[in-house]
Amino acid sequence: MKQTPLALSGAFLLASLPGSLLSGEANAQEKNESKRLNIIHIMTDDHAFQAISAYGHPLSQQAPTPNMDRLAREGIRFDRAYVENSLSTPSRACLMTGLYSHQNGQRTLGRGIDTTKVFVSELLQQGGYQTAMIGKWHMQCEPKGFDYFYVFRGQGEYYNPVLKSHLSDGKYLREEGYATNLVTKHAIDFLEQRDPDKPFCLYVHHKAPHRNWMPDIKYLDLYEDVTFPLPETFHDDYSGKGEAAREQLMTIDKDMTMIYDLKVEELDEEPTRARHPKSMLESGLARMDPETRAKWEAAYGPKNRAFLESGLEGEALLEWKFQRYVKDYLRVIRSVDDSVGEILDYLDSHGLADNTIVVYTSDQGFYMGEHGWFDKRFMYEESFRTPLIIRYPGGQAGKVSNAFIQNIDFAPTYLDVAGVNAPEEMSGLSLLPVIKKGGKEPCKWRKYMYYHYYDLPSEHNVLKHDGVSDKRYKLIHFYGGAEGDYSEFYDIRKDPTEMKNLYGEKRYKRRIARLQKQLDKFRTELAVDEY
Ligand code: SGN
Ligand code: CA
Repeated sequence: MKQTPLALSGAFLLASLPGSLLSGEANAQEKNESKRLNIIHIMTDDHAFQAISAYGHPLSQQAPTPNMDRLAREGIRFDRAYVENSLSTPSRACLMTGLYSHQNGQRTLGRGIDTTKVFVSELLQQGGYQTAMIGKWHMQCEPKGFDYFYVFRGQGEYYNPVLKSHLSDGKYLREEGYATNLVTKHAIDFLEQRDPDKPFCLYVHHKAPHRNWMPDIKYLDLYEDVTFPLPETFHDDYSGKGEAAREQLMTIDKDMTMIYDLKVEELDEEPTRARHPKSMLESGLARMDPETRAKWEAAYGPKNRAFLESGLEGEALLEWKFQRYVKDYLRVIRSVDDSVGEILDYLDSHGLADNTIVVYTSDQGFYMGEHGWFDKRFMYEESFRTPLIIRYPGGQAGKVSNAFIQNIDFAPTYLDVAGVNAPEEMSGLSLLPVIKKGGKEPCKWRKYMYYHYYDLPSEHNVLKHDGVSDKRYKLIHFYGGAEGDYSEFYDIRKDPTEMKNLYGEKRYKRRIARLQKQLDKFRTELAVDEY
């Protein structure tokens, strides 16, 4: 299903035909340029909606995010925004191509992108937009379709990271500073130097709050006196779930490392079952200059020593880990929130707020202790969902939307904003009709959504699975496990924390069959080749 651009004149469409700007049209294009909206896509890495106070989750109430909340107050907060494959590179490939993972090739973290696929950045660029990519690129190919870029190496580093740019001749150069602040600086530098007569599309992609959650020096003690609430499913024993939930390696209890993740550098050997050498923490710390390193030690050293002396065990140790994890994560988020504030202030002070659409999202969701976990990957809500807030100039403010949205929708949306026709093969839908209705779904909108996770074998050992959701019910099919393929079925309204698998229950027979039919339909129509 494709939407046609709304409220865009034929002149826009003509003037923005990819590749071939006819000279006769040039004048019309110039005249209209000032009317085409700018786009800023701010995307974090692993940001749980539970950690944005506008979403109202108990965790965030003690660690508010005023600037993200401002965006929500001035725009639309989307509560049913999802990804197709809850992992970084695949999610970024969805973002750039508007295609599902098996269509764009990037199924797993490490391999796959089909570089013959056209990226939305290329189409926007050909359509007359100035395009920029700042921060975490994390695609298995070079940035393409960008006039301007400053990107991290791989996952990026928190302190004094290396970046390569459109000017650095393919070389990564070390920069002084904290990753989140550097991303903000480069984003603002781009805004400063762009051609003010042309519209722009700027991707601001933070490394934060990706593992191992290293906060900025100024926030090392933030929330120290707060005790964050444990999620209600923290002690899930997985008795209501199948093999995948039991066999995963992403528990705070056994898989979160004491040294690398929880920063107890006084330990020499990693005591958990995770195989992370101490050097993983040390290499991050070694990037710091001596003064910063000393401040780090002054903040963590005394707390670590007190912890080690206390000899915590069992439940008390587990709760200590949860608190350390969540505090560091939320400290890292605090810098992201500052960054959002700086960008919004820049737009205000430069007369750009009225012609720039601002999108805030993450590459996927994250577990903040739900089911005892960190990381993502599963089709359960915390990782399947992603935060999404959109401020549209002149659009309705302070709305909450339940529209069924997926990350393959960004590319067609931005093309729609630019008045550039989306390629026929793009699977996503333009969100403009939803935005223009204040967050309501137009009548012809998806009723079902397809999900597919492929990354096994891999670090957190989550079984491959695909599934379908209709917002209320969810059917997940796990495959390739030792115990054979199996399905799970959840009633999200009655069981929002997904503790009870209802697959095989008689009273759900018809509903399960309905979702199974839709899942089969997706597999056939999208030519899915494994499941
Ligand atoms: C790293 C992390 C994993 C994480 C993946 C994917 N391990 O490999 O915990 O799941 O990234 O994250 S680490 O020991 O290297 O930190 S993603 O955001 O890129 O998908
Ligand atoms: Ca991620």
